[in-house]
Amino acid sequence: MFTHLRTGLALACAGVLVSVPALVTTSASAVQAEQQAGQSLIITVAKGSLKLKGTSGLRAGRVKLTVKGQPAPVTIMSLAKGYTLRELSTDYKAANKGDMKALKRAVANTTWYGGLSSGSTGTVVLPRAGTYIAAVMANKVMGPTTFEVGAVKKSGTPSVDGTITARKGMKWGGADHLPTKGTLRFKNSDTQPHFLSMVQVEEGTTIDDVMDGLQSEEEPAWVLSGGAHTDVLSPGRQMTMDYDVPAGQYVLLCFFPDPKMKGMPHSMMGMVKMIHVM
Ligand SMILES: [Cu+2]
Repeated sequence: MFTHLRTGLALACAGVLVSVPALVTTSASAVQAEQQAGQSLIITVAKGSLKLKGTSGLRAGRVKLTVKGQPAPVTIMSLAKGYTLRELSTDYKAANKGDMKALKRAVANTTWYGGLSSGSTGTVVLPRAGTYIAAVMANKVMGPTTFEVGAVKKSGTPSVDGTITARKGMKWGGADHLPTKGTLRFKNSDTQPHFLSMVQVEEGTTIDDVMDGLQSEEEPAWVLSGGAHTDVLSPGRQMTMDYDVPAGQYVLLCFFPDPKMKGMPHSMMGMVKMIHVM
């Protein structure tokens, strides 16, 4: 997993997310209850395409998101006026090959509202009426699907079991402890896009171990199988993710590339924090 991340300059750690088993299980009744409570968007990942359910009559505001189907991370985004999906695809491809100008352009013209991997549920907030895009950001922009939402529909804030914040200056803040199962709020209070990758590590693993591991070609022995992963959030955005993971120690990581550092992933620049799940 770490090897993947190190070598790929992908905007999101798509390759990694694909290999992460779906750990989140939500009971059918819980899904039903939440769907009755608010707006719901269900995205099914198929080969090379996404199927969206719930877009008809969808309005801005908080939307319950369910991602199903083939393993992949689905992101929800919008593009600046005058910047097309075609331009994003071209820039994204170039960025993956190390073109930092293209990366800068893509970042400057895209707003990310978060997203989830297949098998997960949560909520995203679409701030205003307009056009949004669901896509899988892998080695290229895959299955991009455009949808429209109407004027904001007021909705309550979901109750959460903990909050993790990307703080100013590429630092993790928020909860040091989380329950093994619940709803997590992920907030980006920084000036750069971030995603949250919570990876289980052996008890006692240090930040130094992680920093060494990020530099290494091999997968460190202290990486365990538990984990939960959001997609990218632009500055000032927030989302929630339902999760269910084994108790233990976890490292918080973000591999979004920094164009000012030749695409170096944020965690290699020190955006690393240990928390405990119990
Ligand atoms: Cu980041």
